[in-house]
Amino acid sequence: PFVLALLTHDTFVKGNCWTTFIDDTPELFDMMVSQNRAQKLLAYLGDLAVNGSSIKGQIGLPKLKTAVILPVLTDSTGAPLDVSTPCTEGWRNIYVEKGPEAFAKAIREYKGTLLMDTTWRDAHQSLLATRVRTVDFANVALPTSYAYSNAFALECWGGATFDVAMRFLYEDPWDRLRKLRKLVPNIPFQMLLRGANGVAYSSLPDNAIDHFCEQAKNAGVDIFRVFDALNDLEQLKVGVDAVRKAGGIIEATVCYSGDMLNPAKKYNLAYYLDVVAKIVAMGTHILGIKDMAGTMKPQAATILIGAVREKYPDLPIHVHTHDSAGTGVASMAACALAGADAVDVATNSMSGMTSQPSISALLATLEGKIDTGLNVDHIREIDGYWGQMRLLYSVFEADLKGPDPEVYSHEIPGGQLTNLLFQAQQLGLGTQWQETKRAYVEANKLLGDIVKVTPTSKVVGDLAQFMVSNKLSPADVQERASTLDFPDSVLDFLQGMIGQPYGGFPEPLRTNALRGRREKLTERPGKSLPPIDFAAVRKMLEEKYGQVRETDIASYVMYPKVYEDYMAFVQKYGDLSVLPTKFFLSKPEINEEFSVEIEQGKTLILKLLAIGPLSPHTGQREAFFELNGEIRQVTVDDKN
Ligand code: 3PY
Ligand code: ZN
Repeated sequence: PFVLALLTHDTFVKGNCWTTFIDDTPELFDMMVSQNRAQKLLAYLGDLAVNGSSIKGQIGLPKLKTAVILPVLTDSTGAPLDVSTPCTEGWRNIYVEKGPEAFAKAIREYKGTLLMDTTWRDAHQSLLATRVRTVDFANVALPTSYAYSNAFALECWGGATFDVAMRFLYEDPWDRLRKLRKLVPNIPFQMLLRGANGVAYSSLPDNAIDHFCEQAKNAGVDIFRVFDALNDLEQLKVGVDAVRKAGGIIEATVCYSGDMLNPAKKYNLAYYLDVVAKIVAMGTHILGIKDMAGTMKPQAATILIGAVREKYPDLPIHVHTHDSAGTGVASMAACALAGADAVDVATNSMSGMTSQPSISALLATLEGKIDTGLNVDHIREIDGYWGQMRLLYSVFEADLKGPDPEVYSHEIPGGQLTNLLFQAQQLGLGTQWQETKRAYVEANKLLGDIVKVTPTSKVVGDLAQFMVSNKLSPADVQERASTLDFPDSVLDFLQGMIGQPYGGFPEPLRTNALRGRREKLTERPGKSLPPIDFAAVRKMLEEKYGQVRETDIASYVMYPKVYEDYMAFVQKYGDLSVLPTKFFLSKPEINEEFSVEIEQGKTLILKLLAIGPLSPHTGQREAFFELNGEIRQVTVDDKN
């Protein structure tokens, strides 16, 4: 690339070349960097053109065929609002100016119920395999900062978005946060933190959680919804303490499981009130109630929120649900009427079923009764954008057909339900799907009827799939536990690596499955994990990759292999987050012109011109592109 930069530089081309040219022309190095980036981008586009997309989980091509139309917000006279710079009004100002306590007090004092929109995190995690890319959030961020200026928060980070960004989208999750933060300075950003597991699937050393939360706060997270998948308070406290040290807003959360209205069930009102009392004693700015499967029926919502509100009149309550059964709007309305300060919804086109309930449906339900401070028309306008995104990302749709109250029996959390259904659909659905759901219920019973949400839901799902593929009945699992080769996640759980379940571990299953190969933990795992030596991690990463940021270190500590695979990809193809999604997922038509801004002020105009014939000797093809008017050629291994 350097030679290319040299040969194409104006001075050189015109022949006015002298010996100090290279030293006197520092822009050559910039050109070299740009050309290097352009070459890497062409390598990706060439591979896509020859071999098709290799993005995991993608089926077919995007359904969106037209250019994306951006929202136009209008004022009360119908005149368009200027949204060219971010809105500055919003609840975040209270937090920034006066701190977390003042923020919590202000939202508790607000007379209505505020809404958190989950479109940027849970909605696409639940419906589109977490595959929405930064560029598509960024494109709608400015109008969103106006339309949602009175929202409680935008949920935009954490949960599965962290590892999926690196693993499947080849993006830096921290860059997403930093970019969106600049575009939306006024609305609080919320993330989902899995307590002592951070955003991973099992516990990390405590100092890793502290470091992660500090970085997240610095990069733009305001409110941290901290939960533990077993409602294990020791595990929860690790996350809560980390957020406190970082100066973020703590939303310590109780996970709702089962059906508290059914007296035969394990988790009843007394259980929840006990967990809430312990969370309050731990110290939280906001109480989160997380109904991850959507099994909290409206009647249960009224009783639970009513009871907490009565006992803790000053405690802000924020409720989360999924709409799998179709009762999400009714449940969130019930919460609002029972005194919740904030409830979760998603933009209409990204709502319903395993996602959150529809924002407009809830606004209509609350109309005249509960104020949310949101402009119904602006919300609808933003949704017009997301309707197009749903088509753009159609390649990741699980093709859910409608709500299904069967979730009250199998209790599979939203995101996991879509995921399992997607896998079953790939196998033709048939009886396999029925068997998976039945096995999920049986696996949950075998494990002691645990609270199910990442990572414990994965444990139950892995055991269920293990039972289906090995044709094991619950009795077989019990009887043959000392010889079966259980999935790692199941052994991690039985060992205590995910925390201590309410009511204890299932015995003799635990002892038989572990067979003395792993030590049974009686305390939280973080207590025995050696702390991370951050200086050593930095040194190792710098030796490998040159300069690294503190957030790179946090990524590596959370997901060492995922981070290294991501870095290997970026070294080969560059930063693809700048590529429009259509051309990330599918090749352009021959001669279709498109542009990519590889860095601020540097735009590449591209066209795919032709794909050459297969060379029988090398198994390769040439892909020909036009790049800013010049013809470029890339050699691609044909993998077909
Ligand atoms: C996650 O942990 O990713 C979840 O969404 C749990 O509900
Ligand atoms: Zn959720």
